[in-house]
Amino acid sequence: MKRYFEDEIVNDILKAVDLAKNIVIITHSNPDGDAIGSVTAFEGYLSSRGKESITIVPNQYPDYLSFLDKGKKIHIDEENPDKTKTYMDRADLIVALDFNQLKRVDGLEMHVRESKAVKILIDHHPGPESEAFNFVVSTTEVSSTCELLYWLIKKMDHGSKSAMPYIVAKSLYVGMMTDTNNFSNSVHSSTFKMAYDLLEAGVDKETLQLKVFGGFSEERMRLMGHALLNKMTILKEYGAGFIILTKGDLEQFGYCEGDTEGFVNMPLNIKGVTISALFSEKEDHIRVSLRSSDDFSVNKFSKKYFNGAGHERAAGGKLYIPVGDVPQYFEKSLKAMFDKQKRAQDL
Ligand SMILES: [Mn+2]
Repeated sequence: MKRYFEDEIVNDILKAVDLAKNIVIITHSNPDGDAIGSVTAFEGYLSSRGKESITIVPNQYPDYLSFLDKGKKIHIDEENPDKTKTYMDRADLIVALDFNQLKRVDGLEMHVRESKAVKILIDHHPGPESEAFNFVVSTTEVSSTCELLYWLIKKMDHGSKSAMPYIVAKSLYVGMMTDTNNFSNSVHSSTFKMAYDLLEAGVDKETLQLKVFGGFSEERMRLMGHALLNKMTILKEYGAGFIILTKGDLEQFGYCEGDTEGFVNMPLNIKGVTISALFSEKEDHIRVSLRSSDDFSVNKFSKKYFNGAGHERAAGGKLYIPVGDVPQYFEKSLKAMFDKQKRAQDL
């Protein structure tokens, strides 16, 4: 087994948890399965240690993840920022999960920056903003934050005979399953080991799979059809495909947060397409999702042209241009990227 962290940091985190009286757990905006899985897992883990905590997310999570938040305990910052302030002012320990940069938590950012609490980051994205935290557990060599958290919790409970609480195991499994797109990307041998352990611990994978991948609305399925049939463009010369969904498209299919989850992967199923993008028009910007299935770095691509970042093969970003200009902009950016790569090769 690879080691993702030192024993010392595990002890530091345990000490911080044991000393804390008001623990707040946070994750990134537009929370996905790994985000919600990791916060609910950590909350469940803390509660098994007799520690109460409060989870705050910047905005609403998709409905298909609501089964992980039984009792609707997660506080949505956007819906009640005053309450957020009360929680954050009181916090003496903040645990940040599944994001690398504080700008990813929107309105929570300033609270975290101003807070005197001990701050812990546990994440799997490259380039963590380490200086903003007291303790950082970060590696890109795992499938998901949930996987990293799994190894960490195992280590923290070293020697204890008690089994991992079911809610913790279930949440961790969901986060890993969604971040790997059901075991199709970023899967390492350690990921299978984790999955093996969790199944042995009683996780019901069929039910979870059905809840997550079989829990979409009819509108979402029809939006997917529309996206593939009418909104996808393939640029053969770059091995790239992209989908643009305007506000009108989203409205037409009764868009709810999370409905376009996974759409960005679809062009990659086409032979010869190894770069893929999804553009969805929001109120004041265009949300960009990027994927690659070879060594084309969408992390660099996003940093350079899409005001974002992420992993080498999965990244996000934002654009502030009219939606009608997106096709041209995307093609121009690809061309520039390829020209640069070519220049580097020629040198
Ligand atoms: Mn993740």
